[in-house]
Amino acid sequence: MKVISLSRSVTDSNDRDARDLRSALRKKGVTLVNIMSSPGSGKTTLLSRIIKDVGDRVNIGVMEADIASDVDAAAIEKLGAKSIQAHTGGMCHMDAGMTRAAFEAAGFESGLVFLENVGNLICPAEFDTGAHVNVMMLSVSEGDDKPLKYPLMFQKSDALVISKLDALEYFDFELDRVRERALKLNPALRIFPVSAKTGEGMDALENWLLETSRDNEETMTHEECISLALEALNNSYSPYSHFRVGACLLTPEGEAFTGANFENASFGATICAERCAVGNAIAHSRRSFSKIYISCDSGYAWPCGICRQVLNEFSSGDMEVWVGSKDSPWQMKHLSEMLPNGFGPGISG
Ligand SMILES: Nc1nc2c(ncn2[C@@H]2O[C@H](COP(=O)(O)OP(=O)(O)O)[C@@H](O)[C@H]2O)c(=O)[nH]1
Ligand SMILES: [Mg+2]
Ligand SMILES: [Zn+2]
Ligand SMILES: [Zn+2]
Repeated sequence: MKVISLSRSVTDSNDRDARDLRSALRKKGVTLVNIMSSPGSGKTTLLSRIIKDVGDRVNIGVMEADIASDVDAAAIEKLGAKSIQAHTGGMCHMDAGMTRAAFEAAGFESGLVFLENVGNLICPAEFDTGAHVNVMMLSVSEGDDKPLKYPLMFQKSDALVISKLDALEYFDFELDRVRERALKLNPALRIFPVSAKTGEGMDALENWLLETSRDNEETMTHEECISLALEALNNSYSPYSHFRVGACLLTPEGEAFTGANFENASFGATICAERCAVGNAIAHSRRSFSKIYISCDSGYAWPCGICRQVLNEFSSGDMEVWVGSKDSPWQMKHLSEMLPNGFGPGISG
């Protein structure tokens, strides 16, 4: 069994490391699922059940993070799944650098990779591990007041697995009360009541995981981004200049948001396609972008000064700015070349 000893990452930005890891894993076809809960909620048992149920339909890898012991990885290895035991040396959570180190040491290929985080409902919620999906578990024996005590964990999770459903009758645990409290904190939370022991509710959870993994693989290709930018030209409102511009803005996860220029009789009120795309993405609560594709009918429409400044505000690393049209081959410059010594939270220097 593989074992790796980890120590806290020496980095000034866990969020940036997490973003980089997330996009690197996505490119490899890996969907990373971070599982968080108190010790004993049933994480290892749940993962064992998932491997038995769907291990023949998808490649599954497991990273077991624990302060010291090897028992969890040993249990997973017995089932024939690839696993690694990561010793955190006393650290009570995993950060993105530690997750990357464990992932690289394990040698996982594509598929679903689970990270069994350190058992703790507090700081794992504060550190982005680079996972594509965050899942928290709460067993029926822990009490239905946990959303009140650990709100951040419920807010940061995409799904809540309520475990040990087979023991529900022995505990004073009201499913509906948890559901209501959890959804109040996070209306988008998916809730899966399950028993890993009897298998009840496992289908819904497993189907959701498989679906999430498939969706995650569908990264936008360069060609798809170009065609979206060209399509966006058709939405341009440019009755004064007749200069149509389209834009396709990408998040580091590969989601695309398009925009088109829209002019105004009072010329100064005109908005460029790039800022229209930024507005579209902002309205969907995205705040970080790694690439933009800018199209026009012929030649090149390099972004104006105002748009360079706006892109810099939300640039993830050094944004790639692609320009082109149907008759001009696409070219790329980094935002740092186009806005040297930029002012703001984006590129600098
Ligand atoms: N009754 C019942 N017990 C469970 C279930 N899942 C886990 N357990 C028990 O809960 C204890 C802790 O489980 P484990 O998977 O090691 O939890 P972890 O610390 O979160 O990884 C073990 O004794 C398991 O047998 C379940 O679905 N039903
Ligand atoms: Mg465990
Ligand atoms: Zn911690
Ligand atoms: Zn502009």
